[in-house]
Amino acid sequence: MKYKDFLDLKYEPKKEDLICLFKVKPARGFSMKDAASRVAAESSNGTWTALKAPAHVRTLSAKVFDIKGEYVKIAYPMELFEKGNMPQIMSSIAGNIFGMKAVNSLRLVDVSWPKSIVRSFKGPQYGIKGIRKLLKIKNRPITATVPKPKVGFYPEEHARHAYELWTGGVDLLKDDENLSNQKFNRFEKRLKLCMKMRDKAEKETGERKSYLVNITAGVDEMKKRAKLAKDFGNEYVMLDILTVGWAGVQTIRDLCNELGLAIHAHRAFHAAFDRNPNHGMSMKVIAEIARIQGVDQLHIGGLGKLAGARREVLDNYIKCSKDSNKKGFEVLAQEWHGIKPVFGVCSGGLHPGIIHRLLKLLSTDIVIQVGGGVFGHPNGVKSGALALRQAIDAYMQGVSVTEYAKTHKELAQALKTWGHKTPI
Ligand code: CAP
Ligand code: MG
Repeated sequence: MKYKDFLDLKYEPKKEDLICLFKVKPARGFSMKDAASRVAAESSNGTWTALKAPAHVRTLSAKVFDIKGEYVKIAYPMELFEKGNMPQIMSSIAGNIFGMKAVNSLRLVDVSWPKSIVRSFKGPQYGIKGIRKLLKIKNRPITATVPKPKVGFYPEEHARHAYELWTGGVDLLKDDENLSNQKFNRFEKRLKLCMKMRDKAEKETGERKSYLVNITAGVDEMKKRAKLAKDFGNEYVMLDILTVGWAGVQTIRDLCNELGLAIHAHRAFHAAFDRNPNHGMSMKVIAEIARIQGVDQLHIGGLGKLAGARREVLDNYIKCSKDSNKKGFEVLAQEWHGIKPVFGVCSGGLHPGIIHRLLKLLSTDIVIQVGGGVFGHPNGVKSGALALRQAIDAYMQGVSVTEYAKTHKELAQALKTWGHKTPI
């Protein structure tokens, strides 16, 4: 087996092949074919030197079958992978290859997942329809808020803020990505107090309220915290899926099936490898993995303070929320074979003056997460929550926020404070 055995531009991928679209910049002295063959070899069963191998081993070799400019398509035989094992799949198609000297840069731009792999995972337990049913919210966007400053409050303060934002109209209280069980805010105490406030707020508002409680920790500890969330009557857990890793996601997804808990997936750490347009792995692929493994809500970008262009946010939204997608620029076609759609979560520097842009670009089938845009309201948290709901009500009624603010003072105050500017 030599590198050239991993290149066959006449190869017609089988229906059950897994296809990767890579963006490849060969290192000096390497042609595109050299670099692409090495990527295919290293991500399947080749190596730097010629090897003797029986025929049955060769059947597992990946094949470069299409090269257009910087874009290379590689087909992987299904048998290379262990069904239901995302860590192994990613160690193959997104493992050693990023460090190969034969490439100056390499980006895994998209993946087309075959039915047998997609169906070997649970997929979302609730998905968009199930979450809407859970929260009794028919068609408007779901709202979430994180107490800000992001960490530091005591449990009592956290719960008081939770009550204010829930009674102001926000649907979901969300822990920040770096809040877990610190000394100043123990997990169990925070959960217990917030769930008490949740029941109180539900009674007063007549609306469903819930808590995206962050269970991110070691796997055994996450299991304990998920069970506590269930014991205290919560409907969700929140996971930082990239810092807990694919194995952690899979373990908690299995447990949440037993407990009937929805999973909110934060993507902190993603920009370490998805921001550079020439190297790493796109957020589309993270979104596909998260959907296949079975989160119910996933951060996809919000055109706010964090990097992520419109095209990228839209592609992430489509990969999460649609039953299939056609191929496009840096996008492979994908059928989801009944795997439920996932709620895209938009956040990052959002406030009532700019959320209509996201609703217009995507749809109302999103979760809008606003932290500073609620907690920074001049009139306090409850007014911040009211202003957020007023901005959404305006959009649902087809009225501009400027117009709506004439009869809604909290929104007027928010617009006076932040206007329609996107913070950076
Ligand atoms: C937003 C946020 C979110 C990031 C996540 C934060 O707070 O809570 O974690 O926006 O980004 O910690 O910054 P603000 P993304 O509303 O105060 O900006 O959703 O792009 O993964
Ligand atoms: Mg955050």
